[in-house]
Amino acid sequence: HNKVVLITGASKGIGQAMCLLFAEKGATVYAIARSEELLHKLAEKAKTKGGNIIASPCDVTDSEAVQRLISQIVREKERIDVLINNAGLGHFGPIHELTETQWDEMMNVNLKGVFLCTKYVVPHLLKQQSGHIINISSVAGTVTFPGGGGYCTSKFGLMAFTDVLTQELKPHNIKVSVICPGSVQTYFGQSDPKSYALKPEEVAYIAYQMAAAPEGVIMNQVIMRPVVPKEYQ
Ligand code: NJP
Repeated sequence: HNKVVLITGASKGIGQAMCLLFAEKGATVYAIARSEELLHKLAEKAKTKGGNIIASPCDVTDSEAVQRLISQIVREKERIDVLINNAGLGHFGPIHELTETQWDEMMNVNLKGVFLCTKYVVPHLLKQQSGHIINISSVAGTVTFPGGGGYCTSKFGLMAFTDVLTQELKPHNIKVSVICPGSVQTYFGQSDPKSYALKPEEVAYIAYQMAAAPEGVIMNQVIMRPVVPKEYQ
């Protein structure tokens, strides 16, 4: 309630669902992504339900833009309670068939974007000696598979990043968590998700539970998969 929450990758999928849920629960949500129009639509949607989503167009790989946005938020609200690093993407295929552009895009958004948002938010959390960073990784950050050469590498990297961050921030009363979902029904990747794949709202539910956990509790990691109906097993 009343928390200032920053969510990246907010224009679609899991990010959008998290924005709506956190806003419904009374948070002030800064919705961060590049598609300005989609963010404004999202803010309008929340408004009709009495929620407060602030459209915050920003490319998370653009260092200056990230710094500018975070300074502006701190000027406006004087605090940041939760950062959810969710922006991410995947290209799949044998390593020798991945293009350099695909590789760079995954490393830039899935890793550098998380680094930049974290780097510029943490000093404010340290000042407050409170806060929570939640990273959206993947089951692909816990097990590898053929075709995941770039994506798994980026998400395994994100797991290492999360681990280090957890240790660095623990003495300062700042929580760090990571969610590793299996397949989710979003615009992500090649799509054609199975009908039983996780819903973005289900991932949002877990993120909210993490953020709303009692003061003395850190939910470090949740690996979540859909229940697979018998006929598909
Ligand atoms: O993907 P999608 P999901 N700067 O494509 C934004 C992980 N995950 O919700 O900038 C700022 O619907 C983009 O916005 P825009 C996955 O790895 C997924 O499924 O306007 N934002 C959009 O809002 C990722 O980390 C599955 O184009 C940037 C959002 O990111 C997270 O879940 C399974 C950006 C992507 O929305 C959310 O993915 C799994 C940038 N430079 C993990 N580039 C799954 N769906 O199956 C992109 O295990 N965005």
